[in-house]
Amino acid sequence: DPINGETISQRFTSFLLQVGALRFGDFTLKSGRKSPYFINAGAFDNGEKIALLGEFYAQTIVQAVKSGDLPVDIDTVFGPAYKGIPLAVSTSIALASAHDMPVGYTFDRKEAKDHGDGGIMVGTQLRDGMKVLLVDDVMTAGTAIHEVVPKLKSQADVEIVGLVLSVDRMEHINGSKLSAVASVEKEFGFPVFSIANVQEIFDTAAQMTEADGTPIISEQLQEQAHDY
Ligand code: OMP
Repeated sequence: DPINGETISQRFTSFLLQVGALRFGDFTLKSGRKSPYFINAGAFDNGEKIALLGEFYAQTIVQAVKSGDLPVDIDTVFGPAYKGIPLAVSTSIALASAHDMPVGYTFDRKEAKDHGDGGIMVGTQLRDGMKVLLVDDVMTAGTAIHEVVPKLKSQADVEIVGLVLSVDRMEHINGSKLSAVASVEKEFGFPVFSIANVQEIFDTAAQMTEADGTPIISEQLQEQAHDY
């Protein structure tokens, strides 16, 4: 729902730019491909920024619950280590404190622990029948998600109710007809939501100027964005 006439993706684009999480230039992606922009979740590096980020995730989740695309009785929010950890924690705090939606948080250890509690999951432990909502930062090809789904399923017979991303890059990998997000939805059978997708981000950024009036993204870059 718009706030002060601004949609959530517009507000999120401003936030990404303010904290330096969205940059334009020449970047090499995890896959080795080049890209004229990059989203760096590492830029949310203090309490204020991570709390605001969690609030954006929470608002996206609440919208999906209202529209019937996510259940209201989510048991836990799961964020894959390492970058998903602050996402799961800040999202669960925002849901409980501002949206009257108490949920757990869970994350995995990258390495097994052989003492103490010994488990590979930290936070709310996964049990059969639990409704788990995944959170992650950015999806390009969906490799990260392909690794995490089997890891969750090996713990318990949980129901993964959806995945919430901060940014959907809307990539079609190797010329595939389906976007990476659409193929994850098809393969795993749960819906994928993003706070914003690259189209919305570029459309918003295209309207913005520096203090001296120069556009923050060139016309050439705007053109490129529509190629994805
Ligand atoms: P996939 O796992 O292939 O979907 O790629 C997404 C991952 O790539 C993210 O979790 C990041 O580790 C990294 N990434 C970004 O963080 N931001 C981007 O804009 C692009 C990527 C990327 O390398 O594709």
